[in-house]
Amino acid sequence: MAVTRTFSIIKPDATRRNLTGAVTKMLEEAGLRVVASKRIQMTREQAEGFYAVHKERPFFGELVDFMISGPVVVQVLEGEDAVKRNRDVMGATNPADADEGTIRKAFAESIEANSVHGSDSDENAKIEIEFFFNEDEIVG
Ligand code: DGI
Repeated sequence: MAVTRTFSIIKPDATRRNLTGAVTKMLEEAGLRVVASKRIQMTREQAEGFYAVHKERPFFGELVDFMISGPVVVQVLEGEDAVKRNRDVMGATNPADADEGTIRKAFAESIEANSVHGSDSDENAKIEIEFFFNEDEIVG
C-alpha cells in the first residue's frame, strides 16, 4: 500500500473544548503523520467554498455557520492509504453510529458538531490540501 496524503480539519466543537491534542494523538496512533498544520479562523467565503459540494443540502447554511463559529485546525496527514486510514479512525458522520475507538465516538457532540473532517478520496484530498496549503508549508 502506497504512502499518500489526506486533508483533515479539527472542527470548532473540538478546538472549543481544547481537544486539538487529543484528536491529533488518535490520528497519530492510527498511523498518520501530521506533515502540515495551522490553526485558522475560516471566513464565511472559505467555508462556503470548501463545502460547495453540499450547497444544495438543507443543512448547508447551518454547516457553514458552525464551521466559522470558532477556530479550526487544518492539517495534512501522511500515511499508508491515508484517506481510508483517516476515515476509519474518524468514524461515522453521525456519532450515534460511530464505532468504539473512533474520534467521533469519543468526542463528537452531534451529526453537525462531529469534531473532524477528512477527505473522502485521493482526488478530493489533493483539492482540499491545495485549498488551504502551499506546497512549501508541507514538510514530510
Ligand atoms: O464526510 P463526512 O464529514 O463524514 O460527511 P458528509 O460529507 O456527508 O457531510 C459533511 C458534513 O456535513 C458533516 O461532517 C456534518 C454535516 N452534515 C452531514 N449530514 C448532516 C450534516 N449536518 C446536519 N446538520 N445534518 C445532517 O443531516
